[in-house]
Amino acid sequence: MSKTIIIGACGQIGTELTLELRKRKGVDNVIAADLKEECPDILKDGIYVKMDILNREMVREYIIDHQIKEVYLLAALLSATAEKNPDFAWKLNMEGLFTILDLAKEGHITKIFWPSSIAVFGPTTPRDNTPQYTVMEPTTVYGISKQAGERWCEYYFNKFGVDVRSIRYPGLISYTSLPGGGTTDYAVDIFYKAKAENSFNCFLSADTELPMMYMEDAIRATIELMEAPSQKVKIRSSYNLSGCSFTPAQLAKEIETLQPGFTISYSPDFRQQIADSWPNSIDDSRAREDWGWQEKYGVKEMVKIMLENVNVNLMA
Ligand code: NAD
Ligand code: AKB
Repeated sequence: MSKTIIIGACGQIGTELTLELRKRKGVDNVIAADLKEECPDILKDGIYVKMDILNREMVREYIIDHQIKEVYLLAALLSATAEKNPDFAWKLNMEGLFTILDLAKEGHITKIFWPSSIAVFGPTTPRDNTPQYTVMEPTTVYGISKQAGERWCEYYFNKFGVDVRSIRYPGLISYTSLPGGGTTDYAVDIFYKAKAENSFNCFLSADTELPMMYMEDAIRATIELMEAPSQKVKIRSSYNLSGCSFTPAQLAKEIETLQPGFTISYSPDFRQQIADSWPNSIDDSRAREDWGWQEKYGVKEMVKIMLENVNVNLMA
């Protein structure tokens, strides 16, 4: 079995993706890498390497020396954090991608997963059932970096035959690790506050509808796309992917059904403007047609699982 590395493995997606890939490929074949000094306890059964994706030489040497063939590049600044440090966000989100694309172009890597986001869309995009191909004028540095990244992925595929695959993830909801500074983070935070205080003050307004997905669906989609035969992966920029869509008020109502007395209040901040530029819902028919994508979790199932599993100590 060839070796796989996940760069950004200690984050919200990386933690769960590492666990799942280790189950499938064997613990010793899946290396977790991240900027953090130490990885979370849950990943300690396998190899962990402290790696800065911006250290191009170290990354190249490690991947070549260890004959790593598959790379999942997750390290990035997310939408809200990126707005606070746009120069660095652009550097981090783009330079790491070039390091990995170049390794593949030179023949050291055979397959890359690089995530994009619904943030590639902007205020001029049709908001309902947003199509795969449409107007894309993102207004955040995060969205601009993801859109540019998509263009470069497609370019490296067309020009150099680099096998790079990508999904435009919606907001992801999970309980194993905390989200890392996005606009959709409220939809995770709400469960911790519901458990701890039975109330939540939301940084988006009541009627802000956004596309979301339960993490298990996102991990399965990622692995299904990576395992799909190359000829089925017809889009080499990034695939639209849909789970469910809801507003903070609708989510709060679902929580209140299972946890009577739960209340929500609203104090929109700078993230409202970001959310207002993103779609309400996504048309993912190309992912369904090309590689058979089908979501499993709706809002009700996701809310039940989250309330049963969030550990409030994680947020302390
Ligand atoms: P996260 O912030 O939770 O995790 C990112 C990880 O990258 C962190 O563990 C961080 O320590 C690490 N990292 C940061 N800088 C690094 C560096 N220089 N070198 C190595 N590691 C570094 O993010 P996430 O939510 O897991 O997202 C992963 C990817 O998926 C990102 O590219 C993000 O844009 C994309 N994405 C996430 C979501 C979501 O809802 N979580 C939605 C759409 C797209
Ligand atoms: C964010 O809110 O920045 C992310 C994303 C949708 O890309 N969760």
